[in-house]
Amino acid sequence: MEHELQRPHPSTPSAAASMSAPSPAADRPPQWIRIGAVEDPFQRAAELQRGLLERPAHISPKYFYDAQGCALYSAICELVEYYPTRTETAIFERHRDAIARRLPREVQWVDLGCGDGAKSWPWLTSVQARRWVGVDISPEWLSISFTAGARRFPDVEFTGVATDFTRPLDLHAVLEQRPEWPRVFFYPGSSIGNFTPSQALVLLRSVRAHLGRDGRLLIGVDGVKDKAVLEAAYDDAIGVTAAFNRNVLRVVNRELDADFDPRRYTHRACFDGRHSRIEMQLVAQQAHTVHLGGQRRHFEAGEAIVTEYSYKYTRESFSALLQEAGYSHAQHWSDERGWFHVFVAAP
Ligand code: AVJ
Repeated sequence: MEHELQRPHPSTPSAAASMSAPSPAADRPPQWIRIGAVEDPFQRAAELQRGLLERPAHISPKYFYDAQGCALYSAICELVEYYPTRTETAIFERHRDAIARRLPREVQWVDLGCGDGAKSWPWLTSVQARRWVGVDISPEWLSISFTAGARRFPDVEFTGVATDFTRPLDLHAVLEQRPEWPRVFFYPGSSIGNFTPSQALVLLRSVRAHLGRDGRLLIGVDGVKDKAVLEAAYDDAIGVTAAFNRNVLRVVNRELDADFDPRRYTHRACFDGRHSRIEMQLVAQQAHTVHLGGQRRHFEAGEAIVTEYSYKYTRESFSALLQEAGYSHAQHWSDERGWFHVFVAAP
């Protein structure tokens, strides 16, 4: 089930190729496709309602990223306390050539959760990418990254796939349009940390199933470290992360026709060493009742809504997860403090 989203490129007005009609390898028009339903608004509302009626109440972190949430997340990445983004960037910049030597050439570069795409661009040159496949839940982000990338790399074929990869990942049909180009899956930013280890295992296995023999996974994973450093990264002094967290209630109000008052909730971020995860919550300051679609939900004073887990791994614990997911070997890079881990894993 694919739908054309928009015509991508001014120079190729007829290039809106679909999965069922791959264009010949000789001309490589950018294409713009979408597989699966991005997400049915009714399904999203039902999922939100279900989670909020449970005890404890929870909201999936994928709901953070409306336009306001994306802007706040960009601001988080600039915070002094939020080290992951700049630490990963420093590892990439310092070790780019060594990392690239572990990757195939003339690849299809699959950017999972591409956002604005900026993290991919230097790699496209390093691996002489022939094709960029951006995967994101947000068609808005896809459109931004697609346009920026296609302008910058006129010889690379650009493909956008809007899909929710918290569901089973199936990019086989897209990638098999170009059977001659090996695949590199790029999953930076420690986004894998939003999954529980068993969910992460499912995703890692499904990526592996796309790699063939020569494909590789390039992934960034946040490390276990001092609790105070971790908690400051998720509870910054000027309250950007608190605003990011509270904003999800406005998303819920909009999508579920609910009436949360974000001012009644405080932001909390604690590191749970037993599970090796940051747990983000919104804590009700007073008892009150909220309307959620057709339902009502009472919240006690002090009751928490869980909005995000961010799992932290050691080099060893993530290597073990890769192994369990069936990867035969992996190279590893880190920063001087060992705060962030980058792996290239082979199937
Ligand atoms: C986008 C999942 C990598 O877990 O660090 C940042 C999201 N949440 N501050 C993370 C986030 C609060 C972020 N990831």
